[in-house]
Amino acid sequence: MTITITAFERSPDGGKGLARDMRVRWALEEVGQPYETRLLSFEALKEPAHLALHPFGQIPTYEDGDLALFESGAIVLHVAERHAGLLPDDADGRARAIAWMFAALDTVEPPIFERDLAMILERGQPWYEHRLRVLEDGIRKRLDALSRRLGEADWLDGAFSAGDLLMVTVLRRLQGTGMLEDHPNIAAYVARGEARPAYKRAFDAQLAVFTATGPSRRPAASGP
Ligand code: GTB
Repeated sequence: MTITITAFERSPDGGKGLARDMRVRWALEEVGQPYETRLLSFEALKEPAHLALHPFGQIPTYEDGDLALFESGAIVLHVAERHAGLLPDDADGRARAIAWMFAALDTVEPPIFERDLAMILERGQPWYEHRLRVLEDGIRKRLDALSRRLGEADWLDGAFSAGDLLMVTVLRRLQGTGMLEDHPNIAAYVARGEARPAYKRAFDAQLAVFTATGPSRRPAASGP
């Protein structure tokens, strides 16, 4: 059975691999599972056929035979549990890697996502500068802690895991802001993730879609 995922037909990220299909592509590449991609317009996301797969009408989704999943974290966890290469064999190591997956999505990503959203939706409002400062302080707090924990290690807890995969995809959203560069060990950690052959294959696959279809004509009010 061929795995099928969904992705934007025209990603608003300009081919930077910032949409959440990137983490699913990367996970599938890490474990050597071939997949097909169904590309969707913003309109198609909200049509009944896609809403049957994804209650919130978003990408990515994952289909494998009778199994249909949504939520990038759940999909990456499923891929990591079904195939070797993204979770340690020992139970305690697996539990810790899964904790890092949650940390990426539940503790590190929210302030980064909120900042991106504020930059789209609140720019020009009287409170904008203050709100941006508050959100960036929150992000810096997370990066300080992450940097201390990572230290000089290559990965967050032993060998590369699904926890690192999600963390790197989350941190990439900060490239170009200067915040990553304040922590050379985190910048190097992200670069290490991006240097993995599986990452490069995933990145090239999403870039090929962008190159073929061009930029989004997404309505201005859509989230990041
Ligand atoms: N929690 C869900 C998950 O992790 O799977 C969130 C999924 C999600 O936010 N999907 C977005 C989506 O489908 C695309 S990835 N949005 C359309 C909609 O809600 O109608 C978020 C995203 C979009 C664009 C950029 N960008 O341009 O840089 C980055 C990230």
